[in-house]
Amino acid sequence: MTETIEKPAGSRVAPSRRSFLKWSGVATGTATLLASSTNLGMPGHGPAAAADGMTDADKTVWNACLVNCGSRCALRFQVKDGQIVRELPDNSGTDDIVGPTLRPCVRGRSLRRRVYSPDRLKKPLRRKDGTKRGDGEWEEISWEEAMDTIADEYKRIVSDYGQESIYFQYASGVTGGNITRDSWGRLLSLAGGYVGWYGSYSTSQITVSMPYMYGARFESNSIADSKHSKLVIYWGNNPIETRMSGGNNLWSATKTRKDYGVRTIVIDPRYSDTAIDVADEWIPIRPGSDAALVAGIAWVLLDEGLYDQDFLDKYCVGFDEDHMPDGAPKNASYRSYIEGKGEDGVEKTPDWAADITGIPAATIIRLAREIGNAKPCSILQGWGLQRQANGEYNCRAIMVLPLMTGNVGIHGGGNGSREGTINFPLATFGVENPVTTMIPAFKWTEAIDHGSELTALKDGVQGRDKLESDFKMLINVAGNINLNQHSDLNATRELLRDESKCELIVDVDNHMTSSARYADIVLPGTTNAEENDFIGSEYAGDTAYAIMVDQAIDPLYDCKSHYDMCTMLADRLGIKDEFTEGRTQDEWRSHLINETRKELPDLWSEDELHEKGVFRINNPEGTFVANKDFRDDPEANPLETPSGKIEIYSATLADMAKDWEFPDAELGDKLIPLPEFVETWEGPLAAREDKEYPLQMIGHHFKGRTHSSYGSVDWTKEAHPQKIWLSIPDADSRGIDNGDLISVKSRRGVVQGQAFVTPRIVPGVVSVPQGAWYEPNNDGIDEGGCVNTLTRIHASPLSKGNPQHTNLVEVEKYHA
Ligand SMILES: Nc1nc2c(c(=O)[nH]1)N[C@H]1C(S)=C(S)[C@@H](COP(=O)(O)OP(=O)(O)OC[C@H]3O[C@@H](n4cnc5c(=O)[nH]c(N)nc54)[C@H](O)[C@@H]3O)O[C@H]1N2
Ligand SMILES: Nc1nc2c(c(=O)[nH]1)N[C@H]1C(S)=C(S)[C@@H](COP(=O)(O)OP(=O)(O)OC[C@H]3O[C@@H](n4cnc5c(=O)[nH]c(N)nc54)[C@H](O)[C@@H]3O)O[C@H]1N2
Ligand SMILES: [Mo]
Repeated sequence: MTETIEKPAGSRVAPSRRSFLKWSGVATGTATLLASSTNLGMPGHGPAAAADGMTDADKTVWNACLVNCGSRCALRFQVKDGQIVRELPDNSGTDDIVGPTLRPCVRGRSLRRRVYSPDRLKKPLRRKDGTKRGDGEWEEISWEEAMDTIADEYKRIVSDYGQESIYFQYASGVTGGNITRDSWGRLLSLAGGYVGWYGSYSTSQITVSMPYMYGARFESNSIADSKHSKLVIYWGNNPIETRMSGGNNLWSATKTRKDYGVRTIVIDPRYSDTAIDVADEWIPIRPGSDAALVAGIAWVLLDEGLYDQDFLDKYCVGFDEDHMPDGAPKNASYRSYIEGKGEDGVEKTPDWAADITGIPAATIIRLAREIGNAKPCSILQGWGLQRQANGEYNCRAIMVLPLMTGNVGIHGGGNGSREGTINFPLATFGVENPVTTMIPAFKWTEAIDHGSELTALKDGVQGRDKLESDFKMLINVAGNINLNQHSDLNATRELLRDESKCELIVDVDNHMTSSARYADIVLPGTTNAEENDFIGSEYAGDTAYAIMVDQAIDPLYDCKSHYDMCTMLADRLGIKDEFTEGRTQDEWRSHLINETRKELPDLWSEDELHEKGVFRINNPEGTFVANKDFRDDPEANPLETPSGKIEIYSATLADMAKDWEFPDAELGDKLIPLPEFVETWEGPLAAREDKEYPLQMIGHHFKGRTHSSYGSVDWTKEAHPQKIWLSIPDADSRGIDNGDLISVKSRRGVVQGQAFVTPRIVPGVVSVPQGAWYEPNNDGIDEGGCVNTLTRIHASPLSKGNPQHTNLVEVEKYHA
């Protein structure tokens, strides 16, 4: 069981940073899991066409929702006269914690509104001659013309600027797909390669920093394993809203709480849906201050003797002065930091932590006693708190508490990172990218603007000391990063408008998104309702599964599948045979099913898959315990860290700090070996000083959309309108009532939207749910309310990741 982390689409090879920092392979360990065939073929599998739904449909086929919420729900489309007339949920699986039914949420259930949305792209489009990007003037062209243009321009750009001027953008719109996800990556790799990315928009800070603590292979207990706990803490973790499938973490979290009655605490600036559904207590916290809370808790654990010295001595380095790596300076241990013997000379008392976090000292003391006394205790951290300018420290700090309390490697415990999952051993058709140069995913705008100045030590370039070229061609497939999900959209828009910088932008989508509006060529893709695929689960807890994706309707308009458009392009680049290997998309699906069966002999036949849709594998061990081997025998099973132990103090980071360059060190950009609280630009302390922008702003992931996907669907908009969360005191002092039209302003821009005035958010903090569609008006005010109009392009220090929850803003009643 691995902690599942996004890997680049179309690439089989996981990126690595230093040799010891390789990601854990996505499917490690599954082979042994699969040896247990007794778990296969769950009871309750129903055919697609069951008694529910319309009785006079022409056919009912299995399909799925493929967008990037991490859940992966099965759908059944009912088709009549060539149209999807009804969507039904999964009707297989159980109501147990094991093998659950993959019930889709409000988004999946409205997928057909997205398929038939009026803003569907219908024909290939080319930006009209003489207009600028973003002017919105298009001419419809044939697929032949579109592909000729792309092929010619691709060849010209490679010849003028080299292979490393091609960038294949981070994109997650079909992350749940297989053939549909990997087609473009396969094509571009076979054509000569592209600069890739590491450290996704989702998990950059934790993915890059965890190996310094746990080594290259890291894993974590499954969520359902917390049924063995005495206390569960969802720390900045909101599975009820971010893993909404009935088959995923929402289900495990709810079942664990309701069937086993485990006491549950949520630590979040917002009283989230998870707090509503499963928590006994909500502890509101200021964004970006989690490492300070941890330090305050650690102080109490030390003061009251509530820590496990034996565990720390046996399994960890860096906790106290007696267990430091060779060459570490004096008083550099975590204990010294807590006791005020470190460089800052400040004791991290509950009062100190209260001042930074906004949590009363008495609550911190009580929380520490609860954590120290609950045996075992499970801390499950989300990713919102690492999407911060000091995110690397916050996420690592939280993982110190399970070490101090000896909770690693046991049932009901865990290492304090995000919950783990088992993976389905799905065969894929990606190939290795021959170009090994990579940038941190968040750095692409800088790479367009001044790529050849980006270096390894300053910008996190991997595979080279510096980039060879500025990015001149940007390929964006099923993603809206270009101009919605990246930061500082007003600045990004200006960069994209400048055709002398990036010379060709190709965008493939279903909708005319703001990213598509700023492209040169827009290609209309089919949705998964219009093509065949065979896909696997992602964050599935202790039940992994595959879903048969069966084409329900013919491609709408002049849309094509990614596979078919790539085949056309491959032909023009002289690599058609390599790309297709002589197979159509449907033949590839059969091939991939057969390949998967080699690993998993019990996998159903294609006929059975068509009929029964969802194939499940249950964890034969029940629930998963991470780091168990290491706990049982740390000498025989050392971690892949330099010491073989869990490194609270990282000597590697201390060394890197000597070489890495931080032009903006005064903003809090630095590398330090301990997970300390680090104040940064626009952090919780800066908010107090800032007269102009005194409120901290985050942008939580929200029910109505998956990022920007489903953002134009009428049903989801009606059920979950975009609203800006604002506390009652902050609203009162500004004369704002619930429902008022307000504007939110940062140093980067202004958005407008409707106020949700609520006790559910900590005073001093605003949340603009991320993913709304960017719609700047003529005055530059974003009427769509996209949070990234407000966010800043300034990467976090270690992973060079997106600090999109670190922002200072001011709010006022909107005046037109
Ligand atoms: N401020 C802020 N910004 C954030 C975040 C945040 O927390 N705060 N979160 C970040 C995170 S975690 C992520 S993962 C990124 C996500 O950013 P993106 O990966 O850009 O995700 P989406 O916005 O969902 O864009 C997916 C696109 O795929 C398209 N699409 C969907 N299905 C299909 C299909 O079948 N075929 C084709 N061709 N296209 C399809 C959709 O129309 C949509 O335009 O955003 C990041 N941005
Ligand atoms: N419905 C829905 N589900 C989704 C997505 C979606 O867009 N919509 N996106 C999917 C994707 S790609 C990803 S990566 C995941 C994202 O999953 P996460 O990154 O975990 O989601 P967020 O909403 O950014 O943050 C989780 C919680 O952390 C809180 N938070 C923010 N900053 C801080 C902080 O500094 N400290 C603490 N303690 N808490 C903080 C937020 O209020 C929120 O409730 O969700 C996935 N699921
Ligand atoms: Mo994400």
